[in-house]
Amino acid sequence: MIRLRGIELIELRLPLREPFQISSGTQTDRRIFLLRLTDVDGIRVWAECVAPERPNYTAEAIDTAWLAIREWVAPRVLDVEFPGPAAVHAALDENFRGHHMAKAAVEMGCWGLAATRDGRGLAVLLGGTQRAIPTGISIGIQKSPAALVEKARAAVTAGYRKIKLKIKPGADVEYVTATRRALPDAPLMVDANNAYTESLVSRLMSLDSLGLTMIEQPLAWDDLVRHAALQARLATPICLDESITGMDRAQDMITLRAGRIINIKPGRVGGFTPSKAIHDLCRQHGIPVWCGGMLESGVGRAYNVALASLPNFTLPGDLSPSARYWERDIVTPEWTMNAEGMVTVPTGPGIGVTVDEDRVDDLAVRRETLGR
Ligand code: OSB
Ligand code: MG
Repeated sequence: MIRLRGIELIELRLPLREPFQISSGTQTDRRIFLLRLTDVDGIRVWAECVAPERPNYTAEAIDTAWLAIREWVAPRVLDVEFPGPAAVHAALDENFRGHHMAKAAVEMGCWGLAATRDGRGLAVLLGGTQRAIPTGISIGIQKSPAALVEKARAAVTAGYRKIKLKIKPGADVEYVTATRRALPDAPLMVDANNAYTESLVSRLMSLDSLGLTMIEQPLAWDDLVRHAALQARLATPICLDESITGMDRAQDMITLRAGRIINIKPGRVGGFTPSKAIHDLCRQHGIPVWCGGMLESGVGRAYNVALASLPNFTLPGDLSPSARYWERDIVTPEWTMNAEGMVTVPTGPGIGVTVDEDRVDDLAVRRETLGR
């Protein structure tokens, strides 16, 4: 049984250790959006809304998510009794379009709350089977091919099992070719975040012989048809990220052969229930999945690691250690990775990390309490 009494919204700013550039923009400070859910028995859990500052990934942004949670998400859950966390998604989905990251923050928080209350690990509650997850790094667009090679080399040395290079037209063929030459055996992939169109497809074709494990989201975020045409020409698997907004789009990808791998981000699809459904569908169809990242704090990371413990998360997730992003995370223990590039799935009750609440209070720039 889940019944929320209050939801506290808190925004804080954490400076990234280094700017993170993708094809659609650069981030230097991460505005972190935390939620603290309290149930009718006073049990509390932290959750995170992963919406970015600007709507350059999907249509959502931190300020739209804040508004959506206050105006439309919270009224559908506060003081409403649900048989369990699996029932929350349907209540947020009915006649309520979009705003997936806003919905996911609360929906996932309900799973976290159930785990906390029952004294179970979140991964176990979700049906996770893996005790440790191979970790990938996502390397932002660099100033030069040489700079990228240096970053990628350091990532290999650190033990990362998947090395994702962000690309855009002009920072692609030369950059990725140089990296492949320097690191002939490294598990390299690229992520374009929608930067390519028909007229630029020849640049993607030039990447096809570089032994990449996948090319992530080369074309528009809402376009499956053109991805299908491109996949028919590429030997390298296409992995879809932005395009997979829910179960139907995952089904469409499979039907159209628009991609062969899915990056599941629970925020993007509206929470854990749709994430599990997509995971199960992909498993039935032999489509591997992996867990993407949104430059989360250690709170969001806890939810992602738990999800990635499900059995069809067979490829390394973008689950880098806290120290890759932040001087200091807001959770203890901080997230780490061993020399083999594995992150351990916590086994303790709840989400598996403790939030440094004094630090959150110090860093908070905006707060609002919904409910009691
Ligand atoms: O496309 O996966 C993406 C970060 C912000 C927006 C989109 C993406 C990303 C990343 C970061 O690649 C992955 C991470 O959190 O380490
Ligand atoms: Mg991506």
